[in-house]
Amino acid sequence: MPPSPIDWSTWHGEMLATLMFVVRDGQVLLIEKKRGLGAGKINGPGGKIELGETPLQAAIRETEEELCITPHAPRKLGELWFAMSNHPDILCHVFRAVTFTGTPTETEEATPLWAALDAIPYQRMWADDRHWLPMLLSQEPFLGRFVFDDETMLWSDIQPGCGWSD
Ligand code: 6U4
Repeated sequence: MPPSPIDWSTWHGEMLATLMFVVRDGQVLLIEKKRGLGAGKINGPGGKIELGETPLQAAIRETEEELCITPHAPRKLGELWFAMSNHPDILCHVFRAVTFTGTPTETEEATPLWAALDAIPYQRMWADDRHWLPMLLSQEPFLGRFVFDDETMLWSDIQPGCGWSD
C-alpha cells in the first residue's frame, strides 16, 4: 500500500455513524440495505448518530428501526475512519452483540439476512469489510482507516484496537 493520501493526524469524521453485528449460532445477522449510502449492498444495520445520542444508543436505535430487534449488551469492537470523495467523511463505531429480543423483520430500510460465518457475502459488501469483519467476528478490537474515491477503495490500513469503551 502506498503512503496515505490523507494526513490522519488532523483528520476528523464530519459524520458520526454506527454499525451493529449480531452473531448467533454460527451466523451473523446482516441486512440488504434499501436506501441511503450503500443502498443495494449487504452490511450490518446502522446509520447516523443523532444529536445527544451516544454511539451505543444510536447503534441500538438503528437496529431497532431497520430490523425491529433490540440487541442486548452490545460491545464496541472497532472504529472505521472513512475519507470519502463524494460524501462527508465518516467515523463509524462498530458493535457486536450475541443476544437480542424480537424477530428480524423486513422494513422500508432493510431486508434481514443471516449469513454463515464461513460464507459471508463479501462480494456484495463494501470493499473494506473483508479487512475488518473477520476481526469483529473473532472479537479482536480494531481501528480501520480507508480512503475511498466514490465506491473504490484507494487506500486501507487496519491496526489492532485498544479495547474501546462504549
Ligand atoms: P440514517 O441515519 O438511517 O439516515 P443511513 O441512511 O443508513 O442512516 P448513511 O446513508 O449516511 O446512513 O450511511 C451511513 C452508514 O453507512 C453507516 O452505517 C456506515 C455505513 N457505511 C458507509 N461507508 C461504509 C463502508 N465503506 N463500509 C461499511 N459501511 C459503510 O461497511
